[in-house]
Amino acid sequence: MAEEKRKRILSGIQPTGTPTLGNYIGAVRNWALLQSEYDCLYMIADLHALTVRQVPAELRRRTRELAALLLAVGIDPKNHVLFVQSHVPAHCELAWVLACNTQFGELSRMTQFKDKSAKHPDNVNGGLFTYPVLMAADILIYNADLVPVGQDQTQHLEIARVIANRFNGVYGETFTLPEGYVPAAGAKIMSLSEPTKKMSKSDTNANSFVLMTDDRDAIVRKFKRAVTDSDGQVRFDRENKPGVSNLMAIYSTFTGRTMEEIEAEFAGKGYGDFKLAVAEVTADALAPVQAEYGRILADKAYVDEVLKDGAARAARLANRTVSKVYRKVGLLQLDR
Ligand code: ATP
Ligand code: LTN
Repeated sequence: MAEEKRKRILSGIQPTGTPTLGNYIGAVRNWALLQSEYDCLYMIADLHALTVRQVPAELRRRTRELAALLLAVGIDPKNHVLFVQSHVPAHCELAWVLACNTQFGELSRMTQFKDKSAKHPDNVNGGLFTYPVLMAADILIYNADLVPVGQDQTQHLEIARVIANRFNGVYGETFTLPEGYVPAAGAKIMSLSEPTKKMSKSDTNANSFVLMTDDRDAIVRKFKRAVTDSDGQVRFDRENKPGVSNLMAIYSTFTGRTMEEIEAEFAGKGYGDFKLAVAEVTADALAPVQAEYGRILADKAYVDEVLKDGAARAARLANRTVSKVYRKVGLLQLDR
């Protein structure tokens, strides 16, 4: 049967901690949903994680746990590809060539670099600075059409397009220009304790995030404590009511209801009822994922087999691109 060629997706997540509700709503939930329409490659970005100091044994453990969690979310490793970044060395090979085609000034403007340098002033390393080049390599090496990410990654996606476009101009058509896929409602889930800041798995305040592995009691407790305001009305207004608006975005994601419908549903009710409802739909959504996670993580051999197979399949695609790029830029390649 002649089928039209499906578009390709690539995305990544760092094994820097247990994924939060922000990672779930902004990214990995969509990764699972997009599998029915696209050919997908999903990657655990362990090399990117090294830009911040990691405890080696923990990084190793988290990498495997993250793989199990992605499988639990519904990533299908037979019809799509799940792999670990460092298992495909071609990403680093392409990153070097791209770094030589990226300007210092362009990298200096990246807000994540500025944020993370401010957060870790004792370790402003070269990897943190060239982070977006490696990310561009991750995407361009597979000629991905679409990249599902949260809002915080859109600047990195834009620089990937700039790099690809420049390379194509200098060396001839080589890379596909990738598009972002940023969800409408949950592109930026905010911290529960400081709702003007992004919810982040590396936050030191455990009440600021809900983890994908949190049980129902923890979820209820964290939402009950979530910072709101004194106005007492469930109304969507990001600027003046960031806490309530954030909870509404979460509720909307899991119920499919619009902001108007949510406002109507909780008209005349207090924040207590609303927070409990948000906690319930969140716990209901995460419960099946958590059950699967426990089951899959118990079978280490299966997880490792999936990653081995994923790396081999990704490497075949990636090596082809590197070969082509090396030829285009004039690196001598000998017949094999
Ligand atoms: P770290 O705290 O280590 O910086 P992180 O929580 O930001 O990590 P990443 O691994 O960098 O997580 O991101 C994985 C994906 O999740 C990316 O697509 C990112 O845009 C998305 N994401 C992260 N945090 C949020 C959030 N609060 N809301 C929506 N999407 C998010
Ligand atoms: N920088 C991303 C993780 C990441 C990524 C990618 C996302 C690494 N390589 C390629 C999309 C495409 C982050 O979430 N911080």
